[in-house]
Amino acid sequence: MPILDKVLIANRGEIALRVLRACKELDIKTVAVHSKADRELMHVRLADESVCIGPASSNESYLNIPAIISAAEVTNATAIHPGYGFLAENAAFAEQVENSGFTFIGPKADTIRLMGDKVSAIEAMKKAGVPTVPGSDGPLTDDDQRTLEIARRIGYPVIVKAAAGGGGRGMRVVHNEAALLGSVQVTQSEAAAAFGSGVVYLEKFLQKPRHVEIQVLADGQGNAIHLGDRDCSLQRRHQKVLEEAPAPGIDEDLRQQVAEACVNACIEIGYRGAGTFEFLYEDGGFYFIEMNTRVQVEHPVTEMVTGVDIVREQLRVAAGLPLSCTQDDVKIAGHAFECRINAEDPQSFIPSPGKVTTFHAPGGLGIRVDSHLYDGYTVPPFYDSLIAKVISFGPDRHTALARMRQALDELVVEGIRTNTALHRSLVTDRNFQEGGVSIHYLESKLED
Ligand code: MV4
Repeated sequence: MPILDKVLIANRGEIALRVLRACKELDIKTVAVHSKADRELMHVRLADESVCIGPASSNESYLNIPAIISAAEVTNATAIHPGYGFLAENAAFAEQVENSGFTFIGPKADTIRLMGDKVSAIEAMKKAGVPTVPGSDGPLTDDDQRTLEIARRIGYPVIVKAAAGGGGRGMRVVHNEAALLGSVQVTQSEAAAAFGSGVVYLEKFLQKPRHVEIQVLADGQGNAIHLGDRDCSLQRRHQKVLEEAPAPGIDEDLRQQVAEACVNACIEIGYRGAGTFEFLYEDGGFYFIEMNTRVQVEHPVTEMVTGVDIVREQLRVAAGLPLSCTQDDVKIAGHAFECRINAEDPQSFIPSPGKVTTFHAPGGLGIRVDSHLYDGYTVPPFYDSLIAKVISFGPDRHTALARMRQALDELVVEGIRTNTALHRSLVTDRNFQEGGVSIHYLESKLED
């Protein structure tokens, strides 16, 4: 008997295909839901059934909760996988899925809510022994004197963040006391308008950190493990571009200690499913900033260095089964990189949708390509511009990087513009080759 009967995949593109592959391997039936613009998606052809859930606009299709739940009802799906983006971290969606009698492949709605509020997420993690950024330890109040005192204690520069923000939305750096109260007010109003909550908090602003995150898996029954870390510092405007695992140049004892703290936190909060603890890493210290309660785009680099199929584990724990491995079974071996190939103009970064006349995926030892592309596929203009993830693995960082350089030379995408040239310049960049560049490196490299 398969562990789940029929999974509805509430997503599109490469991640929908990734989830479909995991289901097929486990003999789980699949339902693809797609917008009118997405009839030609690879996973729609491969799914056992497919349902058109609405027009091209995401709001009316991939974000349309009643349409997705209706599709699950008419196809007798038993579970729903949200992928990443869209409804993946929408607590109301998780709740409605469960209340309609389906299994939500992810954490409990209350956990999503807890982590969606960055103030409560930080509080929970701090309580569980996860290192956090020095900050206000709670929301700012309308007591301006108190706010000034908190910032003075933290020390400038500070950063004002919206509790309902995250991923780079709703934040503002403050360099001195004169600017504090004004910045708090502006951030509050912007947050109220954008997220429906004007709650903000303060943190010490770290000036040149790296973005290092820790992957966890938990069964919701008191067991949790970590799969090590990833470095996602190469980003532009909060969009990750190139990731690797493990994060280079970090003290092994510290790495271990922080990962264990994350595992303990998972147990403490009754976490279920795959999750990611996001940290800023600066001067040898880890500082928790947010937790993501979904499978992430960059999960393959972790899969390559651990051999653990993260989507399979998501399906297992959603089915009420234990994880397929213990912490002792997990050995981090080798090194992996992931280049996100986007359909975008290489100069302006403006999306470049259109018909892919030729797609040739690279190959060879240690190369993996997660992509829904095929010759003749038309990239629609309505969604994220990610069209392929080229992943390289090797016994060490140097070998994995050499394999990535060759893979990028082999990659052919014709008919649309892509950021492949940017990746080629990154994998030959001296500083990147050395390892450990900060979150500002890519944007400063693009300036000159
Ligand atoms: C910070 C920070 C510096 N200090 N918090 C941006 C995304 C969101 N997840 C948190 N972000 C940041 N929070 C403190 N206390 C700098 C950033 C930041 C950043 C973080 C990760 C990856 C890329 C980034 C780019 C700009 C700013």
